[in-house]
Amino acid sequence: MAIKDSLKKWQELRDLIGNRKRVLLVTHDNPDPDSVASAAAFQLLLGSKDREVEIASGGELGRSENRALLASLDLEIRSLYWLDLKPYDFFLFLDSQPGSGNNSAQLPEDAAYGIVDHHILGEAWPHEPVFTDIRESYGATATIAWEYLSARNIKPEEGLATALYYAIRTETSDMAQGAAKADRKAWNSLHSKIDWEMLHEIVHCRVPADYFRMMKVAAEGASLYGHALVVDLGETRHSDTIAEVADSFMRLEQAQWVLCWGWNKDRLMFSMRNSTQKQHAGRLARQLVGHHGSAGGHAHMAGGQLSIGERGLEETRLLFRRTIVPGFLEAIEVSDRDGVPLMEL
Ligand SMILES: [Mn+2]
Repeated sequence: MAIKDSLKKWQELRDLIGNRKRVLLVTHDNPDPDSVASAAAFQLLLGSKDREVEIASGGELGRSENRALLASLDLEIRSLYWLDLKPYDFFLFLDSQPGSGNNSAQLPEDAAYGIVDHHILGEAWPHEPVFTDIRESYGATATIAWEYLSARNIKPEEGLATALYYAIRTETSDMAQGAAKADRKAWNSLHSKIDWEMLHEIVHCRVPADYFRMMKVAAEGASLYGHALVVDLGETRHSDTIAEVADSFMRLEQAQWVLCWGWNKDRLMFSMRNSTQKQHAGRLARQLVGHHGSAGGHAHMAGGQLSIGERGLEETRLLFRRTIVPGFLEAIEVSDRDGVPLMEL
């Protein structure tokens, strides 16, 4: 798609929202840089003196980089846990879709909503959206947001430019994985407009002591099966810890795949990373989880979850350990390999 297509989509969205006064932008639970930066951009795009545009998400931000990003943007994200959704007259889901497992928004009946995302469009829930702009080939939702800004000739200030840049950077592993031409175009344009100090503060952010405790638990819970590292984190304090560990453990020389799993509150969650071209992580994650829960993602990054609910914690952990982990090892053809604890490699 080109900028002129984004202009058309923008006009369609603008006309649909019309003179609605309260818009809620909803990111996925435990928002990552892509959803945070996209939300910041759409707040700018849709906000006016007659319209209040707020941002909400479920879960929390545990990852220090994401907290640093939020702090430097001075952005307020409301918790879906507390928020009454009835007063809003339009909802826009960013980098996410309602009912997709990683989104705990319970839309009011007849709520008008739209979706801007780069994940495969799932089943309409609880009813059809009135607006969709889904671009599966794009590396980041932030790129779509940038195109909307460009189409309207809005030049993002340094903070927002940095956030969008950082989002594209994390979603595409510095343009190396899953980046489309459009992502490159956005990246190149943003490059000259960012606040390098702010970027440095995010990328090299300080971490609490808890981070090192978590890394210790992760290292002790990791085993290598051929070229796949499986990390059992157990209970995690923050749900985004699972993705954080998966990202950092992909640095292991032998690892072409990482499957990191753990549980937090009522959910068992996992993150999958893949450095090969052979298989699509998102599709594999969906296939492994099947009817047990929900999963999705892209070629190199995926995630999913199983609700613990009535199944109970022990049953859910057993299900993961005895069905999903072996299924994963088989799918990537290392099921004949014995697991070697990372600490004994
Ligand atoms: Mn994304």
